[in-house]
Amino acid sequence: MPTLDSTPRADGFYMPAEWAPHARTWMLWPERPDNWRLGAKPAQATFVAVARAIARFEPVSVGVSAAQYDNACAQLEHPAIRVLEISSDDAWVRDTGPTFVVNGQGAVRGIDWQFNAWGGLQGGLYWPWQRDDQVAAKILAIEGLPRYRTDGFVLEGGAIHVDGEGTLLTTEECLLNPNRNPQWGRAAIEAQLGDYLGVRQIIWLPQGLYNDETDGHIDNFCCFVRPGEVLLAWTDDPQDPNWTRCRAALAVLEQSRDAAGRSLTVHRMPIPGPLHVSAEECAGIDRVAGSQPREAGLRLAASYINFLIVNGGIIAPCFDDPCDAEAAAILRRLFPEREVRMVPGREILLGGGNIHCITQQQPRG
Ligand code: KQY
Repeated sequence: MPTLDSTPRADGFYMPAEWAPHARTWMLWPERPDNWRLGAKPAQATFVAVARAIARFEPVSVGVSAAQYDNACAQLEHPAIRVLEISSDDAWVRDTGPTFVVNGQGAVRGIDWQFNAWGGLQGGLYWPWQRDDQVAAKILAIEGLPRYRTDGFVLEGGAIHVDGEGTLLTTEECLLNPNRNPQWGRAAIEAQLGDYLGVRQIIWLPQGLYNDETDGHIDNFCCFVRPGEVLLAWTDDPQDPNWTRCRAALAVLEQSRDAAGRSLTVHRMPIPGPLHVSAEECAGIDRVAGSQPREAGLRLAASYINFLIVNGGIIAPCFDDPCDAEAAAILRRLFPEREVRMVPGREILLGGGNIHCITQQQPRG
C-alpha cells in the first residue's frame, strides 16, 4: 500500500473516538528484561489476561518477535486472537502503532508518527528504537491500509485523546517538551494535529500524572467518556504530588469549550495508592546502561484512567487497592451500556504504563 504525501484532513479523514466501532485491537508481546521483571514472564501472563479480556468483545492481533513466537502462540491460544511476527523494541503499541483515521464512508488509513522512545537521547527510555519506529508501517502493511508518515514530527498515541467530533485533549508537559519536537511551537503543533487528526479544538492540560515516565501522557490522566464529558484522575490528599496537577487540570477543563462549543462535564476518578515499586520487584529487572533505571520505593504512576474502550466493553486495570471497587463503579456508571472488566494491572504498571498504553484500536471504518 502507498505512503501518501497528503494529509488526512486534506483527504477527508479524521481520528474517530475510541468508542466508535472497532475492527480489532492490536497488542505487542512484552519481552525485554531491562523493562519487564523476571524475563517478562509475569508481564506476559498479564498481557494474556488483557488479550483474553478484549477477545470477549472483538478480535485481537498480537505482534511478537521470532524468538518469542512459539511461546506467545501457546499462551495466546484463543479463536479471537491472532499472533503475528512483528519485531519491536518493546510492547507499547499505543505509542508505536498507527493512529487510525477514517473518512466516514468506510475507508480506514493509518498515521505513522515518528517515534523517539519518549524523548530520544534527551530523557528517552531506551536506545535503539528503530524497530519500534517500524511497527506502525508493518501493521498498516499487514492490514493493506494506506499510510501517512510524519518524518520530522514526533508523537505517541498515548499523548492524545479525541472525542471524534473535533476536540483533542493533551498535555503541555509532553507535547511541548523539548525532547519531542524542539523546533515546533504550540501553534505549529496545533496545526499539525489539525491536519493529521482532523481536530479543530485542542485542550492543553499543563501536566500529566506525577512520575509518568512518558512525560505526562494524557491517556494516564484524563480521557473523554463521551462528547462533552471527561474523566480526570483525582486526589484529595494535599501531600500527594498529584494534588496540584489535578487542580491545574481541572481549572483548564472547567474553562474550556469543545469543538462544538460545549462546556465540559468533569468526572473524577480516584488515584490508587499511592503505589511504589518494591525491592523484590526491582531485583527482577536486568540492569542495562541507557535503559530506564528502576529503584525500590519509586512512586508508580498508577491510574484507572488507563483503560481501553472496546466493542461493548471497558477493559480497565485494578491494583488490589481499596479504590478498585470505586473505580469499577465509576466506570459502570459512566458507561452503562458496556460491560466493565477489571484486569490486574500492576505488572504493566511496573513497566511504565497500563492497559491503554499496550493496546491500539483499529476502527471498523
Ligand atoms: O505509557 C505509555 N504509553 C508507554 C510507557 C512506556 C514505558 C516504557 N518503559
